[in-house]
Amino acid sequence: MEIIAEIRSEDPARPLAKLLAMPLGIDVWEVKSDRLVVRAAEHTMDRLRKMGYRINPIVDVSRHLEIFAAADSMAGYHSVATLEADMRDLAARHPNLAELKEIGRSIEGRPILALRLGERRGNATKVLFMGCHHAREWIAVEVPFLLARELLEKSNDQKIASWLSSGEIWIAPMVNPDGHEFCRTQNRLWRKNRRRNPDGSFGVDPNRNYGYMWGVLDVPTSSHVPSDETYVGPRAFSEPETRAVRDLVARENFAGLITYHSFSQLVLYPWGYTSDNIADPVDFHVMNAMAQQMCNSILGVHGKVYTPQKSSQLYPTAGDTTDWTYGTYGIPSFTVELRPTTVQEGGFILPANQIGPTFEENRAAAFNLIEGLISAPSAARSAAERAVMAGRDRLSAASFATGGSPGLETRPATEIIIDGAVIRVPQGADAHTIAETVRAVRAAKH
Ligand code: 0X9
Ligand code: ZN
Repeated sequence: MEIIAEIRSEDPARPLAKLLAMPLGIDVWEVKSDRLVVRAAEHTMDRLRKMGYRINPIVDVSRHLEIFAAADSMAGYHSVATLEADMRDLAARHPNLAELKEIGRSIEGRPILALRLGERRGNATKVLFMGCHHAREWIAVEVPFLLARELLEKSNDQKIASWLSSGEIWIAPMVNPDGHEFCRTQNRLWRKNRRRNPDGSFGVDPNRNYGYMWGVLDVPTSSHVPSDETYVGPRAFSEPETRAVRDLVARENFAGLITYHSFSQLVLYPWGYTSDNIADPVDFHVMNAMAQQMCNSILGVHGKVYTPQKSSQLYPTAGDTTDWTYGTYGIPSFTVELRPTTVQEGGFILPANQIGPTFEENRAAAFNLIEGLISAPSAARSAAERAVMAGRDRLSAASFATGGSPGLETRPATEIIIDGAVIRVPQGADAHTIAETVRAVRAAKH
């Protein structure tokens, strides 16, 4: 029998990090500084107990499914078929602004679909949103789909109209349709795609199969064992699902992207494969600032706390989407882990009544990213450049807002943290004002 349990360690000689470096075949659900939550067979939990870890069972997997995966909890979420119908319908109702594209086919031959939104075809600034690399993360289908619907249905809004006339927004809500279908009909906790592996097991983790530093780790969260939940595959881009994304990104020259996952309420940026910061300090500050700003926007909508951090701070992975898009193309790349934060709230099975609010808060963050990349593409970068030059490594986090979207989102004041002190700058301050504030604060301190 499989259970979901919390693992703690009081013994400094036996840190939790050590567990994340052992080949254990566990499915890691939550990672906090003082505890892990994992799904594993009872005999694996016994093994961990014998190694000296404290195991507190939370719930049997079967009971968890009874509580959260009842038939009515499906209502409100798309299947492969209803998503395709709804994407077709959106494109058909907005022929001047939307185009439905097949970007590739899955292992089982299902189309992987994307909506291209925008008036222009050609050299516009382009932003990409993707969902559902992982089959069981159904909310990660709904958020990008609802974003596409919103952008089309509210295309008369001044801000949206300007994005769609000067830019392009690409939205692929379901990168892993085979996995999603299998999850919906056979096994609600299925994660990977449906590749048949040579050892008879099924599935490669699409979010370990991208070609930047692919395969350099072999740990439970990024594994070379085919039956593991995080199997990296036999080689980079061995899977048609990741090849579809690879070819799209190679063709379209995106200025930045979000890939949606669940759960934990995080906004992650590279690297995942190493605990090092990315080498370019300006890129680091830009992504850190954008992640912070997105979390601020989210907080302002329903008060939910999402935390910005480096991917590796969650756990190490090699070959994830954003390491590849940043590592290969140098573009701002974010993994957003959606609601909830705990297993007790459903974990991967988010109650359908939270689709609406989860979308609303993430609409604010997505608009923030689009605005920064399409309307003010160089402001964040040049402000960060100046701030990095002024503060070098002491500037630990910064947020550079460049104007709001009235009526579309709640935008808290911009915060800059210098030497541990939080400085507030006026809402809507431009890059120059922010850089001046940074300089003045630093001059006063020294
Ligand atoms: O493990 C993943 O692929 C993502 N988490 S999930 O629970 N949705 O599976 C996180 C990917 C971000 N990269 C790293 N944490 N290194
Ligand atoms: Zn995921």
